Amino acid sequence: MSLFAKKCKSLFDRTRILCIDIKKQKSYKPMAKSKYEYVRTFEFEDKCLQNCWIVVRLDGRSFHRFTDSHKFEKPNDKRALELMNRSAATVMEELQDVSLAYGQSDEYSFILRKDTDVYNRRQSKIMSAINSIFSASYVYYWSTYFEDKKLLYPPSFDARIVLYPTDQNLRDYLCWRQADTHINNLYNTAFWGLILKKGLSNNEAEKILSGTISSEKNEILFKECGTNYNNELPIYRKGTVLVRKTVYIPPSKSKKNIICPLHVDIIGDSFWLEHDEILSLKNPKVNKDFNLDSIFYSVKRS
Ligand SMILES: Nc1nc2c(ncn2[C@@H]2O[C@H](COP(=O)(O)OP(=O)(O)O)[C@@H](O)[C@H]2O)c(=O)[nH]1
Ligand SMILES: [Mg+2]
Repeated sequence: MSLFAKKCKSLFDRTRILCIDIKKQKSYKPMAKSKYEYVRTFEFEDKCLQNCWIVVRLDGRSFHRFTDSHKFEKPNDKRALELMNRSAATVMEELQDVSLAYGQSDEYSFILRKDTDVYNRRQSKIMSAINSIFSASYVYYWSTYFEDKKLLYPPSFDARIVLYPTDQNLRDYLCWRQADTHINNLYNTAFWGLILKKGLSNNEAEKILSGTISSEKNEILFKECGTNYNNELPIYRKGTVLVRKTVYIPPSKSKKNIICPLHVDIIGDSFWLEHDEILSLKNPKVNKDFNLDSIFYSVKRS
């Protein structure tokens, strides 16, 4: 064999060994997959459409029964609303891309930034994570707000996810929820006012209120129960909106991220102008006027 032929053979042999090795490795990898792996192909793509605001709304399951069993105050139990707020703040502590949350009665809506990439925008992951963090927190913080009341059975929440393509759609969604708070709370305050303060039966109260408009309910409340609806607590009238703020908390000189519960109008423009970072996707602004006496939740995992 000529020297050239020998060299060619040696090169050929080495290349072949290399090919066999690569083949070995390649043939080794698929071995890691089990024959059951195919079941993954049954999973479906549930990615939220890009550039859309993601809204997750939770609602207490059969809370009519739950609030009766636990003898919540009627029509509003402040401790229950604060427990809902605390649980929602925990969701915001855990998921930084939740930029705002709005709650009333037994429901809470969570707004995720439209550019969020959390869980690769998978609907089932986002919705189940939020529901699980919220529900677990509701039980975890129960005794903080209901010191003397035993939790009699596990409360639970259902969840839905809705996508809104424009800022106006998102604002209209929140207007809808806050208008609902107003309608329900005015009715409930008048209904329970007539029963608890005037001694009417449920049927009698229902009859008096049936077909009345807002101004008439206000008048009935004022004349029959001596209640000026405008003096009711803002947490009852407006619900709670949780927003992120950055503040300096003395004596620390470093900035701290906090979550503030506000009980304000979110239907008009002023809320959105004051908190313009929400729609413009900017970082929370430093709030120099922050009052340390106000209620806030610190963000532990920022
Ligand atoms: N007493 C009392 N009940 C409340 C309070 N917040 C919510 N609820 C109850 O929770 C219900 C929530 O409404 P909805 O979700 O439609 O009813 P569900 O299907 O039974 O959860 C209300 O109808 C009330 O019965 C509260 O602060 N006090
Ligand atoms: Mg409910």
